[in-house]
Amino acid sequence: MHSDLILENAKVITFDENETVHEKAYIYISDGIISEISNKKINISGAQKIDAKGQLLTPGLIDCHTHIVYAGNRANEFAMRLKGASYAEIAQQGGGIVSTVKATRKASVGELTSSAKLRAQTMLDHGTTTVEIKSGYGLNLETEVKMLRVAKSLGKILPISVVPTFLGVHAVPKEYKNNADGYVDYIITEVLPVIANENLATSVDAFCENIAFNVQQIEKLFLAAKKLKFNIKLHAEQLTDQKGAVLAARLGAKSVDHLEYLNPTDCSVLAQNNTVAVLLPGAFYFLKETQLPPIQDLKDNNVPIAIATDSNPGSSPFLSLPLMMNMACVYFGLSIMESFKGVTINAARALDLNKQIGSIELGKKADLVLWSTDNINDIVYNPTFNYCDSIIKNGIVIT
Ligand code: DI6
Ligand code: FE
Repeated sequence: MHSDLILENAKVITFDENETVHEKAYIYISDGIISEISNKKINISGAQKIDAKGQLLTPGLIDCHTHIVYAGNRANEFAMRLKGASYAEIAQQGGGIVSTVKATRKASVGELTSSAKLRAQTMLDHGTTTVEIKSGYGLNLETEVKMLRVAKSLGKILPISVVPTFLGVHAVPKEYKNNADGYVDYIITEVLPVIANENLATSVDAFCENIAFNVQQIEKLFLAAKKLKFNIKLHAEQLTDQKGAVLAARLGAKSVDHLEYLNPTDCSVLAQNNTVAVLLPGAFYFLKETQLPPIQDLKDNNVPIAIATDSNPGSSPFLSLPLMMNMACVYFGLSIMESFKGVTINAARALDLNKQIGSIELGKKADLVLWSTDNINDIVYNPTFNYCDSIIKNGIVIT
């Protein structure tokens, strides 16, 4: 047997179908792929060896919903909200998404890249080995393309995989004031084909909300996206129940995200369509939301639950998945194992990458985190202590 890297004596939580735990395992990696998992040591010469000393090894974490490419700073809006202004009110006053759009349109590729690189590096430092990154702060061809190019480039300059998503239908730009229909048509006819031709994104996302786009507009966008072979996903039911999640699931969405206002009776539609529920506890916390997503109904219907940072300048500036796991447990009542599944195998499902990543199994990519504890509870219990010890990306030890 050939192997380039062997992780010896690790406590392994696989997050495979049977949720197998190995108290003492040897993981063999060849050409970036997990080639053997054994409870005994197999002698192979020439391979790099790491003694895990009984510490915990998990799949690399997957952040399946982020907006980390942007310019500007919205800390002032946080201060306004502390004085009582709502997220929707700030958006109506020219703040919110539109203010980030202004700054992002002005920013150079170099500026956008350096700020996003720092965010992605921080994510990596906390165990994230795959990050989905959305556009959506350009709202015109030029800047949407610029954002997606920057997002993709991060995967070349850092040891992190980037999954780019086109979120052109995020907010109505000033050029289309009071003409959301016209804007959606512009995106469908002028922008989407370019994103497809230049292979700049694998999925199309949108914001379905009373302060954003309605279900008719979303349906039109998604039908066009599906024709061009994009995966689809949706920001749905974050502030009100618009029935966006049901529409998206019926059209085959891989995930629907946020879901605080999802009607419990709609959970079965997600289940029937294998749509993942992506919960974003950072935004729930930061916006002081009190309406909880219908967690028990999602579980009763066996809807896979993923957790992500939603990292963005307005509603969740956070970069750490362990922090999100902690919030998912405290606010949403998930168990520690459920929260971990939410940032590994279920996040992989949300990105349609569960054949490649998300669990420690033969044939999967060797994206792994070795933690400086043998107790999984530690990582979620205190996210301000960084338990992330070593990261293995594509079979290469990077820290
Ligand atoms: N929902 C969100 O939480 C982010 N986008 C969205 O549609 C917030 C984006 C922002 O405030 O900049
Ligand atoms: Fe978001």
